Amino acid sequence: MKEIRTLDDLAIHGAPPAFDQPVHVGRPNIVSRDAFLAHVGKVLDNQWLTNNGPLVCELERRIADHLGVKHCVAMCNGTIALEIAIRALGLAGEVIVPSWTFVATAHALHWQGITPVFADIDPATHNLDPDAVRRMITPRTTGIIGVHLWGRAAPIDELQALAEEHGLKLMFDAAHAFGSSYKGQSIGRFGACEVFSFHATKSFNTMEGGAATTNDDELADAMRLMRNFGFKGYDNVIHPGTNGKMIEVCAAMGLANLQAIDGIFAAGQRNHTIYKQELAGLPGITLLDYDPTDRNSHHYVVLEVGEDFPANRDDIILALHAEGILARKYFWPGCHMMQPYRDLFPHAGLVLPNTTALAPRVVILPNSADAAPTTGQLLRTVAGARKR
Ligand code: T4K
Repeated sequence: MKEIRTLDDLAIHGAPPAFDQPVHVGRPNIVSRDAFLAHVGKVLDNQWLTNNGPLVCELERRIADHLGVKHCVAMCNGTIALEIAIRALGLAGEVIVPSWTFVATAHALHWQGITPVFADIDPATHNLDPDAVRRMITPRTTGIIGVHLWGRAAPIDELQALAEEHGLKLMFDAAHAFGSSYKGQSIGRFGACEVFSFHATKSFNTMEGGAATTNDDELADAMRLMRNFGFKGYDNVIHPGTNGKMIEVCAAMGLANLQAIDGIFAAGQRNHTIYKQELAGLPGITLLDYDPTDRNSHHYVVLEVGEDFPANRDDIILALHAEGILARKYFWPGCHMMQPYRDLFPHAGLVLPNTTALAPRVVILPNSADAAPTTGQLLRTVAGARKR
């Protein structure tokens, strides 16, 4: 492994990179090739490739059991699952969301003619600040979508109380939070429903995929109808719908990965600890910590670059990329600065001071033990050299 001790050792200054092959942020977990291929064999034997097949049904049952929730409705991806959940819940008018999230949270509303209203976050957790949400409620508001960003639970109790006080629907974008918990209970059971992404880049992946989970029988029925064009049995369409179905090969990946889920989370937790050790004591560098009293999906390694650090976030990312560490700027610059929201709400930033301050400071690092020592050495070298 390359050692970085002086600025001359940096690839950005012409030295050989630490990694010949890029180390990615979202490298998929593919835990058992044999288990996956065995499940795929069943798919071929069954001659049943999609449309609520046996593997999808089994995956739904297993996920519901794993999370302790009544219904799991598997879908083709997290974005469609969000859209279907939003429609099944009857959200309309304005819905309050964070700007500090992946743009799919906002797009799922806008795509359906609903206005996403961006509320600010708590800079300590990166999650919605309930007071900021309260300030954004208007007579047109019908709901709140909390996001469990980086797998850390949103302030669920406070958002629930606010929703009840104002007669609003509450659901969660739990795309990052499969395996996380809130006050000891698995994410997946809160609000009217919660929506997971099982995209290739998530801790638990089905290649592409997602699911909405709920304890509400009627809501689950509506979502099941909506994901299959509104069909109830042959020739009988009783609901408007779309095509949100998960295919059997994706469920095969899910079943294989679910068997090994504890190992996936343990590896993520281990990597986080290694980063913590490697980055300890660096001035202006903060590794976002997780609530130690709850479980976290441990997928994202989130670093904040403060003003005390002698290089800015973008320079750090350039130096890491030169080493082959493909760190990302998720979710810079915030949804409110992305189109169409930037044009629709040109002054949204005025009520988002924490989001605006945080967005240029965040680096997402690969969840990989290999990348941690190089990242630590690089930052230490930059900090030391600039100090002299
Ligand atoms: N809500 C939230 C809060 C979300 O974060 C997301 C998705 C959603 C909703 C919507 O869920 P989905 O509809 O996606 O199920 C990626 C993912 O595509 C997206 O799922 C994820 N969030 C978002 C945070 O990240 P990109 O545009 O950054 O992906 P991309 O292609 O740059 O890949 C990320 C890294 O992973 C790259 O460095 C390469 C690596 N990679 C990627 C794939 C697909 C691999 O090594 N192998 C692979 O197969 O959005």
